[in-house]
Parts: sequence; C-alpha cells; structure tokens
Amino acid sequence: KPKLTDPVTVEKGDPGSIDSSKSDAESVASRISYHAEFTPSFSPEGFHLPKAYFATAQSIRDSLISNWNATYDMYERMNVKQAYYLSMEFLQGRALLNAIGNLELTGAYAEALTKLGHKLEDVVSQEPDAALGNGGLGRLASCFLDSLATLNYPAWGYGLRYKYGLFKQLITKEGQEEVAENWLQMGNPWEIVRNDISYPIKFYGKVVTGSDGKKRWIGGQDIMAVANDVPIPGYKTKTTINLRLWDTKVPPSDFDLSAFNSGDHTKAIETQADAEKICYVLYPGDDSLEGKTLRLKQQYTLCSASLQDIIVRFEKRSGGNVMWKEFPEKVAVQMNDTHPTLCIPELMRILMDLKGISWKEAWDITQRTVAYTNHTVLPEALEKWSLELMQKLLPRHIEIIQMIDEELVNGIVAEFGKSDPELLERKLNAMRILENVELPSSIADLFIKPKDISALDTTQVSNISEEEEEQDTIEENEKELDLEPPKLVRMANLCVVGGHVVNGVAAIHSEIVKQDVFNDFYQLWPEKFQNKTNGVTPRRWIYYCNPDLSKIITKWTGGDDWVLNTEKLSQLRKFADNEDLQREWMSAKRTNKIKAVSYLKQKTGYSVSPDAMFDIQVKRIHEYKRQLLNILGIIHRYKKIKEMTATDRKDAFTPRVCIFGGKAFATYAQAKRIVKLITDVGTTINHDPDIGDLLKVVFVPDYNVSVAELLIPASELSQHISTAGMEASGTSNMKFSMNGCVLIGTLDGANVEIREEVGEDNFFLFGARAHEIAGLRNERAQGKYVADPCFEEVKEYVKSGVFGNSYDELMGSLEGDEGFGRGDYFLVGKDFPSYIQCQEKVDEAYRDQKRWTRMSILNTAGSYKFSSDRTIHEYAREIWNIQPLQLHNAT
Ligand code: B1H
Repeated sequence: KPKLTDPVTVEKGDPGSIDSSKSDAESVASRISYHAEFTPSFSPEGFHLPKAYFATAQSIRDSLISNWNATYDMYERMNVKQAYYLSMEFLQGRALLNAIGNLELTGAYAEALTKLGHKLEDVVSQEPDAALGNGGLGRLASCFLDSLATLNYPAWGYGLRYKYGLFKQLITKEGQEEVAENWLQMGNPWEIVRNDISYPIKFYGKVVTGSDGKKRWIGGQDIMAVANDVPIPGYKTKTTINLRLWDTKVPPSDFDLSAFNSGDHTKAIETQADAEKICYVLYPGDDSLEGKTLRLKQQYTLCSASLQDIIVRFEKRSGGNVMWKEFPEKVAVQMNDTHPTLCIPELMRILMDLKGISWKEAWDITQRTVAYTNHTVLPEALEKWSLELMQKLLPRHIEIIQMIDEELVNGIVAEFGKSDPELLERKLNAMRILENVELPSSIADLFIKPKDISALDTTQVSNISEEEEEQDTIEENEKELDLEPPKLVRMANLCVVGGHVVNGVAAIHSEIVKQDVFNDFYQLWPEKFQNKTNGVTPRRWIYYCNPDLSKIITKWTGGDDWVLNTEKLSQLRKFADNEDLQREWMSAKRTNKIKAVSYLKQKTGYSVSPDAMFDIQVKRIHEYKRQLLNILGIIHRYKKIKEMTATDRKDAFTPRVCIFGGKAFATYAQAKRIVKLITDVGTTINHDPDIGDLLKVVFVPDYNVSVAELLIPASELSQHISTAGMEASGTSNMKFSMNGCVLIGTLDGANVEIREEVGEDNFFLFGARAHEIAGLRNERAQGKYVADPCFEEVKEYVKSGVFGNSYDELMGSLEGDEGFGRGDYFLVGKDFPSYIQCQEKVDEAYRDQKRWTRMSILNTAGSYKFSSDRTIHEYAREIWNIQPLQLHNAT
C-alpha cells in the first residue's frame, strides 16, 4: 500500500491537486492523497482504511462546499422563498457513497481508490451511521432533504447535533442492552462548524413590563447555540442544500475564571457542562423531572436558534426595508410532529417583544408561516407538557400560550354559542390548548350544574349537621390533595391552532386525523387539513443499496432516468412474465441474499441457507407493530413441523429464514421482553436437529440505516402487521416493495396505498380493519370474545417453558384484565387465525417461483408513487408555496 510520505501522483502541497473540478480517476486520487497528508486526522504512517475513509470524505467535501456556497449565494441573490424543515431527528445514515454517487463520480472514485490500494466498498463501510433519530420520523426527514436538494427546492433542515446518537444495541443472554453510540469519536468530516453563527438561548428568569408597556424576559440561564452545517448534495444537480445542526455552549463571558483560579474547578466548569449536556443525547429518558426539563430545553433550543437564524436571514435579505407582513412570503416552517411546537410562541415572542409588532399582526404572520405534520395517533405519543415546568423554564412563552388559549376559548364560544352548555363544554374540553386549567370566569359560570347552583343558594335552609359538613370538607381536601389533575399544555392542539396546515402521512391516517383525533378542529376549519403520503428516496433505497437490481431496471426500462422519475418503474409491469427478466431478477435477489447470509453469520453466528425464503420484519420494537404476532406465528409453525413426520414437513412448509431487527426504547419493558422471546425462540429452533433449514429465526443486533441497506435488497417477504389504525404510515414498507419484496400486512398506514398500486394479488392481506378495532376491543372487554384454539395452544406452549421461561408478563398481556392481563389491546389473538392462514398462502405462492418472481417485479413496478420526490413536490406546491431554482454556474 502506498505510504503517506510518498503521495501517489502529485507533489506535496500542489494547490492544483485539490482542484475539485476535475473528475478523472487520476485527479481524484491526487485529491485523496492530498487530504491524507494535509488535513490529517491520523498519524502520518500508513494509508489504512480509516485514514482512506477520512481522506476520501474530505476530498468529496471540497466539491460539496463549493456547490453549497454557490447554492447559498444564489438564494441570497434571488431572495427566494425558502422552506425550513424543523425536526428533532434526522436519521442520515452514511454519507460518502451517496455523495460520490450524486456527484456522478462513483467510477472515478472506485478507480482512484484501487490505485491507492483499497476497494471503494471497504472505504465507505468505515463510516459510522449518523443516527440522530429513532426510526421512521427521523429517516423521513433525511429522505426529504435528499429530495429537496435533488429537485432544486430552496430549503434547509434544522436539527440538533447530538453528541451521542441513538444507542447501540447489544443482544446478550439478558436480551437487549444499550451502549452509548459515540459516533463523533473519530471526528466528522461532513460537518462545518460555523463559529461565527451563534445565538443566545435563555431559560428560566422572569418577565417584566417596561415603561413602554413592552414585555421583557430577563435573568435566568443564558447559553449559546452554535451552527454546524452539513451539506446535502442533490442527485445529478449542483444544488447542495444545508442541514444546520445546533450545538449548545456556554457564552464565552460565562467562564468563571476567578473560581477556577481560586481552585474551585468544579464550579468553573459546571455552567459549561450544564449548557453542553443539552445536546448530549437523542431523547434523554424523561421519566424524571430532570429528563423532562432537558428534553424541553432541547426542543426550545431547536426552535429558538432556528427562528433567530431565519429572522436574521430575512432581515438581511430585506436590505434595510423590513416588511414583516411579507415574512410568510419568504419563509415556510414545517414542524416535524409536535416536537418543534415551541416555534409558535417563540415566533410570536420575537415578533412582539423584539420587533415591536402587535399581537394581531404577529399572530397572522405566525399562522401563515408554520405548518404541522402529525405522525401518530397513539394517545400516549401526543405530547403534553406540564404547565408548571414550562412556566418555570419559559415564562414568557407560557404567557403567550395562555393568550392563544384564551382567544381560542372565545372563538369556540362565538362559534357554538352559550345555549347548549353541554356541547360547548365538550368542544372546550376537546379543543383547548390548556388541560385542567380554569376557564375565564365569564365562561366558567355557564357550566355550574343545577345541583351546584342549589348548593350555592343561600336562601335554602341547610339541614346538614356540622359533623357531616366537617366530613365533607375533609373529603374535599383529600380530593384536592390527591386527585388534583395536573395542568398540561397540549402541544398538538397548539400546532393545529397556530399553523395554517395540518397534514397526516398516509391516506388512511389523514382520515383518522380528520374524523377522530382532531375531529372538532376539522369541523371548524376543514380547509386546514391535508394528506401527504410519505415517500422514500429512490437514490438511497434502490440505486445505491441495490446496484444489481438497479442495473436490471435500467436495462429493462431503457435508461437510468427512473432514479429521478420513478413513474418509469411502472414500465416493468409489461415484462413481469418475461423469462429473461425473471431470470435476471431472481439472480440479483440471490446475490443480495448471499451477502446477507455472510453478514448474519458474522453478526449472530447463525448459518442460514440462501435457498430458503427470506422473511423479514425490521422496525422499532413496539406492541402495536406486533412483532409478537410474528413470533407467535413462527412458534405455531415450529410446533406443527415438530408434530409431523420428516417427509410431511417438507411438503407442508416452505423453508424460511425469519429475520427480526429493531430497537426497543430503553425503558419500554414489554418491548424488551418481546426481543428476549424472539432471541430465545431462535436459540431453541436454530439448534433443533428436527428442523434443519426448514425454519431459522435470527435477531439482527443493532438495526440501523446501514443494516437496512443490506437486508432490504435481500428480503423476499416483508411484514407490516400493525393493529389496523395504529401505524400512521410506515416507510420501510415502501423500501421493501421497491426492492421487489412482497408484503404481508394489515390495512394500515401506507400499506393501503401500496396494495392499491401493486395490485391486491401481489400483497398478502389479513386482519381486522381499522373501523372494526374499537368494537372488537369492546366485545373483548365484555367477555364476548371467543378464543381461537390454535392461539390458545401456542400461548400454552410458550407458557410451558419450551423457550426457557414462561414469559408471564408477555403472555399475560394477551389475556383478560387480571394480573398481567391487558385485554390483548393490540388484538394479537383476534388476528392470529387470519395471519396463520395468510402465511399458508405465502408458502404456497413461494413454491411457484415464477409466480413469486412476477409478484416481486410487480411490487417494484407499483412502488413508483412512494418516492419522496412525489411527496416533496406535494409539500412544495400545497403547503410551502416554493419554486425550484436551478443552479448553473457552480463548480
Ligand atoms: C412516528 C413518531 C415519534 N410517529 C415521538 N411518531 C418521538 C413520536 O422521540 N419521540 O418523542 C419519536 C417519534 N414516529 C412514525 O413516523 C410513525 O410511527 C410511522 O408510521 C411513520 O411512517 C413515520 C414517518 O411519518
């Protein structure tokens, strides 16, 4: 291997060697060598893989920076309207291969690295995943950035630069264990620290009114948010947009030098640590008050720093003639779920307290600027913050929120009148932003019940004895002490009221949003509600992760323009039965399966056969996603296989490798028990000599974006089996379908639309429908439910200890309401028989490989709608009102 002291093709320090405009392999190799020597992150000796990765990334970064600068200059010059996507999560994964490919330099880089003694694929796999997100919501944000850049939309992402991303998952004998993911340990070549771009952020303190009547927020804790920019290159375009991630620091003046000098070192660094810890971890555990406070500080930091930055830009581009009314014509802010809700009171605060704008005008500007995407209808996931905590941390914002709530209450009273107090009370209870907070007395008086009125009637002679009265008072006091419900701020209601658009993320989900979760708002403002079905970027999720399949698609659709225009994929339909295509298609799948086989061996020790069907469920572990249904189905299969003779087994069942992957939230005990059950079932089945290759169960540890890029192309059947109505959209379902996997699923989230596009014959459907769920739960609660004998058998089998223990809490949750019983809230037992029947159909279909391959091709062909390019065009046109702007003169 070449030594660093002996650069391969250029003289040391030749400035020409880093001219990023040349795209031949020779020039690329020069640039890599240059960076290996002159922007070093490692000791000089050796050109080992980690160093090769860094030098390669830095060489690409040069091109990204010049394109980034040119893009930014153009936006400044043209003063275009920009969209800002605010998200607490961006699940970017790796960047190198994507950047090289988007700049159309894959060939040159592969050749250059070969010259330097390495393979491109080994170099790119050195990169740690940027895992600044939990799952679908964060990955969606990253797909959106890719589409925005590719389609030349003027837009930026804003997020937080967490020092530790999502935890690393270890699978041990105890089940899941979490370890900190120190992704920045070796440095991050993709971020540019902007020490010149920082904003003050305040917490706590108090609000005072000045002599001019203006409110001022003073005192408290002051920290700084510093910008770190991550360039996001579009595919085959020079447009390079920005993901600005905030890091928190203590203001330079706050370092207590005298404390340090007098020996109190701890005190001196305390303030520093207090500021920096805000960006330590993605989603700090929030069971404690400290955890909640930290999470709220994170959310406020994101909102405040981003809005200050956006406002500075707006003012600068206004060139000394700031027209605040026009702010919404230059700025669109999208809130990715409720996590950035504080944008609403923060924008109001800045406009009123710092820019001197009236409440009415500030409210109009705010509403026209922000929009809200809802990603979940699970009640426990709809954020509510303690009013008390917010009042302490953000006193001015609470004043503003109280005002918004009061205006809303007045609006509701104006709309529904006072003649039907019951209706009015119901509306106020559903729609108010503040929960368990008294109404203004003029309105509260309406709701005094007749009984209460008589109690207030002083003309009535009281015949209650003193003793009884005393007893009543004690009881009332106790009630107050114990049962005083907490005062809360409902962030979702604030978003619906404060934004101009509310959107769901799949057709069925947007209907549930309108008809159920926010129905009262929908009745009042139907025009606010929209649907934007999610999508995923075809660059990362087919083109780069599945090169073999991509070549076939390019060949059969007559060019690689499908990467930008996924409609082209539908042309594959007409070749679904073509024998040549089928042969090539199956061979690509097999190559991908073989890659996965060696990965699984390396990570789990299990050897699996590439001849078996690869059946995969990878996603966050959650009861509603029903990994439990999947594993109980596998146990049923195992039991049936064991009950048969060796020859019958082979006829009855198609060999399968059942692969699971996904992380459970660290404090979600039931989800962790599911992981444990899956791994225990794997241990038993995979070592059972009766079973052989007929069934294998593998849990892939530490599922992340890069693991997904390997597993999805290798998958044949993919499971999306949530209780209907509970998965807002799902996005991995789209990725699997694109890569020619057939889905088994319920009519939930985007499954509904995928099935429409790929055709019902090419989707394995089972289970109760969303509108039936409430009724089924009721029936179950009333004891009307008739248990399925197969399901009971499987449960008993698990409880008997075959897999190591009896899983009392897990199995109990599937029963009534005594002990561990949770009434099978997710209807695993109800859907079990139809799931098993459906899996039998899957076995049958797979035995006919021609039929299966046809289904596989028709999935890729029908997946064209699920490109995030389509989704982003819809957001741009129907919510943000922004236009694409093409860059011509960058390098
Ligand atoms: C989704 C979340 C989410 N919905 C709270 N909600 C979080 C909620 O850290 N938190 O507090 C984090 C994430 N994530 C997912 O969004 C949905 O479950 C998927 O169905 C959907 O596909 C995805 C993108 O829209």
